[in-house]
Amino acid sequence: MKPIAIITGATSGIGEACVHRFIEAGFRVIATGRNVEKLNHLHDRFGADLLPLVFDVRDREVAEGAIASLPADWKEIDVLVNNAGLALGLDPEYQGDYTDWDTMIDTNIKGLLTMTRVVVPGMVERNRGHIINIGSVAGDAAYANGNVYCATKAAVKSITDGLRIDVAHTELRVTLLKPGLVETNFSNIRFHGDEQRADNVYKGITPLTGDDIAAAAIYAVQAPGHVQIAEMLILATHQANGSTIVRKN
Ligand code: NDP
Ligand code: 8X3
Repeated sequence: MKPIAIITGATSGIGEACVHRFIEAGFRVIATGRNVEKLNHLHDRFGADLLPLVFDVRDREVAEGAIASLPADWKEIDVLVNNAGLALGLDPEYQGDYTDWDTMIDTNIKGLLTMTRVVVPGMVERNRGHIINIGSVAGDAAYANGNVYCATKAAVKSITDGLRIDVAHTELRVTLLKPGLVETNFSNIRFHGDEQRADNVYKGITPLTGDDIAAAAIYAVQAPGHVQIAEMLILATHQANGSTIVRKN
């Protein structure tokens, strides 16, 4: 039987790239997200290797119900990719938007925790599993106007480190991937659909792609069982950290 990966935020960017890479690597994938049309499209593409599961990671009850109601042959999840997340706004902290803050905290921190809480107990029981959390270079140090988004990713780092400690007595492995600039829908969402502003983020630099991050996830998963890739910081070549990016005209 093929191993099973569950990927949150599978409808775009890094999550969608992970769907492709994991299926290519011989996994069956539970693709979760809110965009039904996109999930159906992935199902058409991958057939029996993909199970679409529609829910918002912020809705704890629905998330719990969705995992509890998985068909018997999809229950034994081997890999959890906690990817669903977003940035909203790029403003000074003293001018930030309360709703944007709540959405980032509810998705990036609480949603990731919910998925961990519902999926990891089965892994511990089976003494088998791998959790890959998508953090960010933004979690290493705050950058100008990044405030709350950076804080959510710093929290993901702490939460990931904590989980690694709490499962250290098991065969489970826990990996934090910290990407830098990845060209996805991320900046369109951050700037509330302002495409010009979003495009500027990637101007003058060759950014990473979702597939670059998916490849890193596969590397961690395919490492021998005694090897735990604890953390990877993955940057574009002309990016040195969250705030140092050398752009060419
Ligand atoms: P995208 O916007 O392309 O993808 C984000 C995915 O998360 C979408 O599938 C989106 O679904 C999903 N999502 C957002 N909110 C929810 C929710 N409440 N419930 C379920 N799904 C949700 O961006 P990326 O692929 O770039 O982002 C993926 C992760 O990577 C995020 O955690 C982000 O913080 C992180 N990251 C991104 C970087 C970048 O430069 N792009 C760099 C470092 C980290 P929907 O379409 O329904 O909104
Ligand atoms: C996404 C990367 O630098 O835009 O986490 O915050 S950055």
